[in-house]
Amino acid sequence: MVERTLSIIKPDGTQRNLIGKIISRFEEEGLKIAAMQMKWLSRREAEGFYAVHKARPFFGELVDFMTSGPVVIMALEGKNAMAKNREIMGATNPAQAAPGTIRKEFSLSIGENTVHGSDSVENAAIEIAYFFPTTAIVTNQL
Ligand code: IDP
Ligand code: MG
Repeated sequence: MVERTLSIIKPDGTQRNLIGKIISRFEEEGLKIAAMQMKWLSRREAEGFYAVHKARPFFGELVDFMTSGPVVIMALEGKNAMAKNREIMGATNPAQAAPGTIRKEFSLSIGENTVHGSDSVENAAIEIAYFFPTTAIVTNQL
């Protein structure tokens, strides 16, 4: 089965009209969209999604930011989709992100860093299921 990963265009991305440019990067690199939804996350939803970071000092700031505007949530699929998406995104801190990556090109700070991407194939499955029922996921490979 083809690999899938979860991608989120964060509020700084949607507010600066970067949705099209970001999706273009995924498509240029051969990833396909298997599910997509525009959503304004509730606090509860954002806290649940980032529960693994609950003890981190930036947790409150992260939840505030992720609920500050709408996001675009996508399941991306393709060969090595998880690692490929992480590569396209670049490092968490835009100051350390490689040239040509989304975070290098567009991100404002380590917090407002434009995109989320799952960090393992196992977490990808959990994160996709957090937002999408199985019936909302299309196999986008002919
Ligand atoms: P990742 O998004 O590259 O996987 P994580 O370490 O999983 O990075 O952190 C999740 C998110 O938390 C980051 O994308 C960023 O928005 C935020 N974050 C991480 N570290 C910091 C920090 O030191 N200050 C503020 N926000 C942070
Ligand atoms: Mg992470």
